[in-house]
Amino acid sequence: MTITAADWRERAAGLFPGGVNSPVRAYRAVGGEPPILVRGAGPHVWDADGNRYLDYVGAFGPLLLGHAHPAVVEAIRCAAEAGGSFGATGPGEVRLAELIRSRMPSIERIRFVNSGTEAAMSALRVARAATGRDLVLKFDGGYHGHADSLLVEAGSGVATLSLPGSAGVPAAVAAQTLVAAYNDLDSVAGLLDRHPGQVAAVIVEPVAANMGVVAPLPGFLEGLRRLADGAGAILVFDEVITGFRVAPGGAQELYGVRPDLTVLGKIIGGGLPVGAFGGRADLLDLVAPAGPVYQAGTLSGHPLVMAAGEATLKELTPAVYAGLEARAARLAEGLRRPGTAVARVGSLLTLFFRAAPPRDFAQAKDSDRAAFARFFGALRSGGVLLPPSQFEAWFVSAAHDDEAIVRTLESLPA
Ligand code: KE4
Repeated sequence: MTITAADWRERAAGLFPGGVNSPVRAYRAVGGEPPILVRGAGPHVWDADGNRYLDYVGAFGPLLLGHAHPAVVEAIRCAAEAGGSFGATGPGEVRLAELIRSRMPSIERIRFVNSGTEAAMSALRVARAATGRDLVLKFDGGYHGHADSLLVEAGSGVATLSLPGSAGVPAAVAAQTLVAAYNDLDSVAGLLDRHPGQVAAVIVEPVAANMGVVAPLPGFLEGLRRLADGAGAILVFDEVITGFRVAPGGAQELYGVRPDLTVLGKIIGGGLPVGAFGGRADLLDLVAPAGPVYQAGTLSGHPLVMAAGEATLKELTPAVYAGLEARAARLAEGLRRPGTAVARVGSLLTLFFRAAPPRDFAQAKDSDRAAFARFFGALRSGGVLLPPSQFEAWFVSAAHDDEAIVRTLESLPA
């Protein structure tokens, strides 16, 4: 007897807060019943009722190769058959770390963890230890996971649900997070000037993707480098989404700005739970057991995750990047219509329901979210699944071939 999506949703509703294990999946911003997805292959996913969709969620970024890529599946299978977890260092984490460092030379040392949240919070702990300072500076609409100090004026699901931050974060903790406007160097300089010698780190998504996609204006990232240096603060690039997606070496390669620390996740785990923080050796050597900054994880460097990440990165050839660029550009071109604006960096894109691409979160928030929800529903009915929020990026994968792009454009409402 087939269990329908409705049956699964009913059982989930009695088990998980809001019926989900991550808020954005609840479809609160777009309405309708969230899908129960049971299978993925290439650019497609299937729900429990047997409906097939062209998928632009891609697990929110990890699946740059698409669903169930044979090389990734085979790597996971082999690692599982070898006995999947030991609580000891293994060859897989060494190989993946060497691959990452070969493409992101700013990462002289690295520590694997199990989520982007863990990676971001650990990077800030290192920065605070290195500088002896307490304050951190983030950007309005920037999302770096759900660690207390980073939920202040965050993007992604926090913005999707129109939450001011999060209940349960002590005011004293939130007070240690300064918030600047993305693409606004004056707002950064002003905060640094008002808190001389107090800011440990500036953390930024080098391409914002949690307010929808907002590209850095020319000079913005270079300006952050200069301002962080002038203030004695650590510059942290959160490349959980952009890492290995927007270029072989991530946004730091694309824009030619070298951070002190980089936060990674998603793609480096090939779809399995992963995060990493890395950067200057003098900073990473502060991390236990080499130094006094404690950070640990039972499943960090997990063999199956390392195998999936290595298999993924090895598939990312120049031809794959060229294909991603060409097909994402074609999709973006086909999306253009009056009253909307497409923002794109590589295979990351967002269709904003406003007349021009936003330069920051305040502008992104004045998009017509009701119009987005109607558009989302029309595409879903047409067999195309978008991330269920105006403030999320569309993730084009290497599996989205020309036919997938054509079918997507044909599904657009008039
Ligand atoms: P995780 O803890 O969810 O693995 O990573 C947190 C994170 C950190 N930094 C950036 C730039 C991120 O985008 C994320 C997580 N991304 C969201 C989607 N935009 C995850 C989706 C969800 O929360 O369900």
